[in-house]
Amino acid sequence: MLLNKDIIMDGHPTLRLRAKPVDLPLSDEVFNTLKDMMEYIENSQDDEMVEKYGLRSSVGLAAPQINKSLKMFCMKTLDENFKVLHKYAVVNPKIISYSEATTYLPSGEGCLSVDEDTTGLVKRHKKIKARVNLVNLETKEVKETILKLSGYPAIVFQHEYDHLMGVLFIDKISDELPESEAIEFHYEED
Ligand code: K3U
Ligand code: NI
Repeated sequence: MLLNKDIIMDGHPTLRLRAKPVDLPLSDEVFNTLKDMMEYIENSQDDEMVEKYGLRSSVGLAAPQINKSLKMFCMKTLDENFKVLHKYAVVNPKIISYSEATTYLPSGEGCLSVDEDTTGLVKRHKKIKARVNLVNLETKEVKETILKLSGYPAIVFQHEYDHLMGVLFIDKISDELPESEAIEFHYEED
C-alpha cells in the first residue's frame, strides 16, 4: 500500500525527467504499480483512511511522483456537475488536440509533490482529446481509446500529463488570467 512517504517532492530529479514509454503488453510489475496508485487515490478520498494513515487527498497520481519514470498515471474524479465519474488508469497518453479556449480552477491547483501550502492559478485548455491506453484494473485488459474531456476532468488530466513531461504546476502559475473563464467547481457540495 502506498503512503505519503512513497511520494517524492519538488527538488527530486525524477520529477523533472521526461518519463519513458511503458512497454506493452503490461508486465505484472507495472500493472501492480497502477493498482497501487489507484488504491492510493481511493484511500485518499476516504475520510477514515486519511485519518488512519495521514494521507493527502488527491484526484490523481502520476508514476514519476512515486519515483518511477514511466508514462502512466491514474485519476479518479467526478466532473464539475458531480454527475459523471472519470476513473482512468492511463498508459502512454498523447494529447492530440485541444481547444484554444482556456479555463482554470479559481481555488488554484495543488500537488502531492509540492508543499501543501502552495497553490496557484494555472491556465489549462478547456477541452482536450487524447490517445491513451486505458488499463482495466480488474482484468489487466488494455484498450487503445480516444478520450475527450472537458472542464474539471480535463484539468486533472493535463496536470497529470505534465508530470510525465517533467513539468509541475508551479512552473505554470499565473497571477492574472483575464482571457480565461473560471470553471465553476467546488470541491464539496454543502
Ligand atoms: O486537487 C486536489 C483534490 C483533493 C481532494 C478533492 C478534490 C481535489 C488535491 S491535489 C491533486 O489531486 C493533484 C494530485 C497530484 F499532484 F498528485 F497530481 C492533482 C490535481 C490537482 C489540482 C488540479 C488538477 C489535478
Ligand atoms: Ni501533481
